[in-house]
Amino acid sequence: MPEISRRNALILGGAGVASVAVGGTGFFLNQGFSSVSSAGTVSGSTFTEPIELRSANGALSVDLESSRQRVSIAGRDVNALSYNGGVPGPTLRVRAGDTLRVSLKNGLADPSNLHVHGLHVSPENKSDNMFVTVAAGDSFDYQYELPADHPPGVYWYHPHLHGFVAEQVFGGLYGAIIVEDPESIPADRERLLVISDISLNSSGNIPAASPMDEMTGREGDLVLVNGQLTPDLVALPGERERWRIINASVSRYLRLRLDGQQLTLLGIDSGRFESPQEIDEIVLAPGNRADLLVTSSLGTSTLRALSYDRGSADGMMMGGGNFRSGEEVALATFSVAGDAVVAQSAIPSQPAQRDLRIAPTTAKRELVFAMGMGGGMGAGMMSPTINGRQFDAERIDTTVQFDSVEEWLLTNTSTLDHPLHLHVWPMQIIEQDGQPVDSIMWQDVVNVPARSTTRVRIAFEDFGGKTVYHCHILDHEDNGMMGIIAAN
Ligand SMILES: [Cu+2]
Repeated sequence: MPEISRRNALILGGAGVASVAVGGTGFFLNQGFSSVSSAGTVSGSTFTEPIELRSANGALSVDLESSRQRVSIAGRDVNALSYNGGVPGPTLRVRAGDTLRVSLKNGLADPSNLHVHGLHVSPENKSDNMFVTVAAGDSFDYQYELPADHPPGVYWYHPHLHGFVAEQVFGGLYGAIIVEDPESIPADRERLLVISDISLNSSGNIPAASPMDEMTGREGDLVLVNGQLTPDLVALPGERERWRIINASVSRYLRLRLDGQQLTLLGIDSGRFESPQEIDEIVLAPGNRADLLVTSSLGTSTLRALSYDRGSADGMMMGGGNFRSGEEVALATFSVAGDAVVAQSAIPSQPAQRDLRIAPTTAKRELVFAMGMGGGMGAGMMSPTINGRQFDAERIDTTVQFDSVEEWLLTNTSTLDHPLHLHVWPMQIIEQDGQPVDSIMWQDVVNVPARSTTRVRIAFEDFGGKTVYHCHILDHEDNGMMGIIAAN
């Protein structure tokens, strides 16, 4: 009997066995419809999810070890980065008011650290502190105290050390954090879909990014759902599933559709709509998450990422750029068959959302995102900047008054979209391209389309201290599109 890897054990433990690896050579016994490509990747296996770790009695303690090792990605044995040997890493499931402790052991050859993306926690000390560096081989014990009123939803964790972020996330370092609802939303099942992209060469290694990749933001050739290629999900007609979707890509925007199925959006990031919205498609910029209900109808549907135009690199490089802005990709198959089930009860009403449009503001400021001439990216290339400057770890760019509300105009003068992520404090989007937004939208990654403006309001509350805002095209962040903010 050959040794069965953890991932295959998870497949075996799941509902319905699609494929079982026999030996280490990539030979598969297909009982479902999975197929093996000439590159050795496997599509159509039974959908699997990362292992889940849940808090108990108000606390969750987790050991996370990052390393470069052989892992299974797209059904192939490859050399990538991972937390605890899995891509994605373990899912951390907590509740508002919990204490989350993460002991990070950096088993990489480079320095790293950890960011809990979207969590409303302190940016200081051992919490979500962006100024911690964990050297290769070292460990650091993080401790996050979630406030008792922390918004429920889907969040995620990944490395955040300036200059290394894109490479480490692209390499496989990410995992989900779920903050449970105080009152559960009735569903027949819940699924986590961590969507990411990666490129692999014939020897199963991840190729280095080119200067052009860094300027436009690298996109991988393979788009993965929980490390798998087009996995197969199965449901009965009439079932309500809750999908937690994370865009963990370095640069790829996900314009998602699941035609033939009813989609009800509970919220984006930590923003939960008072009334869930019926939608046909949703766009997730890198870093965004969706909390989505899928009510299944008989038939087979494909979860697709449609092409999204995030701009062009024309004129940003000597000789111009040849930039691919994303072709349509099939992400998963959703097969609905069998006898219809009794419909779930109604979705409980969600709490009223705070609306900062009626709040007095203490300051207005503008952040200008540009691809300016700079020193960071080599001769003849343009460099990403905020207000004309590149990141400096010794400089505080923005000082705000603690316990105040500010209005920020986000201006993008470049020909590429830039998604702004502000740590700790979520942003309410109040205006897009000069048009007021009529619903209440809270997000922690806010896209600023090419040659456009977006206006947000932010309440700098609950936690003071020093943290960062940056473009979530992680190549742009690494190349300087990040600033330091202090709330005092
Ligand atoms: Cu950017």
